[in-house]
Amino acid sequence: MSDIRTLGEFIVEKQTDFPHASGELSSLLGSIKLAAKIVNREINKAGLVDITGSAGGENIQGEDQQKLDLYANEKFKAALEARDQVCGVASEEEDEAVAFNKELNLNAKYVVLMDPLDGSSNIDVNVSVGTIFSIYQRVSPVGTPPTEEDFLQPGHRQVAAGYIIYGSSTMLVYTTGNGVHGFTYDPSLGVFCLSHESMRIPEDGRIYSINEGNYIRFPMGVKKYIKHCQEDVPEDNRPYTSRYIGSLVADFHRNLLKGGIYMYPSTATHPNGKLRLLYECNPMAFLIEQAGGLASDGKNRIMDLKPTELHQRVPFFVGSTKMVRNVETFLEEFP
Ligand code: AHM
Ligand code: MG
Repeated sequence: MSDIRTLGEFIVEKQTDFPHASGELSSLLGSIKLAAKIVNREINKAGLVDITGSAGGENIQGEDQQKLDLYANEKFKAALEARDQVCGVASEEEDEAVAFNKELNLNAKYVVLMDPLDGSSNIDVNVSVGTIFSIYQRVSPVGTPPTEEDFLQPGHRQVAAGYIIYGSSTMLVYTTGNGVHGFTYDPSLGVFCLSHESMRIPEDGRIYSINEGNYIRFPMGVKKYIKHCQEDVPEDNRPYTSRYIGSLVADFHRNLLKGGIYMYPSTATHPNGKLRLLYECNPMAFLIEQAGGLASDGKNRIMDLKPTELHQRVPFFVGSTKMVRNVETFLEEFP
């Protein structure tokens, strides 16, 4: 029992590692932790919806049942607003950034960008989904509503980022720029317990994750890289293993632990790929770099890209350093 370190304890312990330590970021991470528990509870009963009342109807408390991604959006927003450390959020579920107008929020120094429930199409089939978050200090003056500039900062300015994976167990993984730490939720205690301290991704791996159904539409460099992964070269550990869940958080989490690469390239029909720079790619890029890996758009470091729009998409290659460098080389040679 005495060996258990909870997320709450760990955050307080590590608070002094953080350059602008003041307790505010700890409190902010505390709100994320709370919303994660609430969302986790709902996701765990998702299969019961047809038994207890279908979406669109009313549940037992007489509340309207919402789609889980909207539910998660509301819960994370409410938790972030309640603790007064955040002046606004941007979310995959909101067209525009949302400003919190209470005086205490106006005086807050952080903005949060999030995908409250990524991969939500997987819920119906009981496959893992996730929440992704990214935290910045605002650049606009405190005491005023947040501006577009606060949300369109390059990824290298993130002060914290992380995800929650609602999987066979639920985990919260985060970084504040001092390594990546993972916590597994114990539902009987209602706490996240430190289970993976200072996570590192292997420098090289043998798992590649990509939606190969789009093969015909990929750039030539990606096609060639996929063929490279499939070649029979035992001395180089090839062929690699293909693993694709179609849930970014779950694919990323596996590759982080085992070594590998996740790719969502540009396609002939979607020249910027599918994933969103601000609340999907940047937070994952911060985490992977902190774990010793890389994140690239095929050419440039993800966290150096200058965002121009809230919901901007970008090709995404993330994972073990050697694998990301290798796909970049293929893309350079076969553009
Ligand atoms: P979403 O934000 O609409 O859920 O889309 C993001 C998801 C990622 O989790 C996943 O990696 C990707 O979309 C899968 O896309 P595809 O079905 O095109 O392979
Ligand atoms: Mg998403």
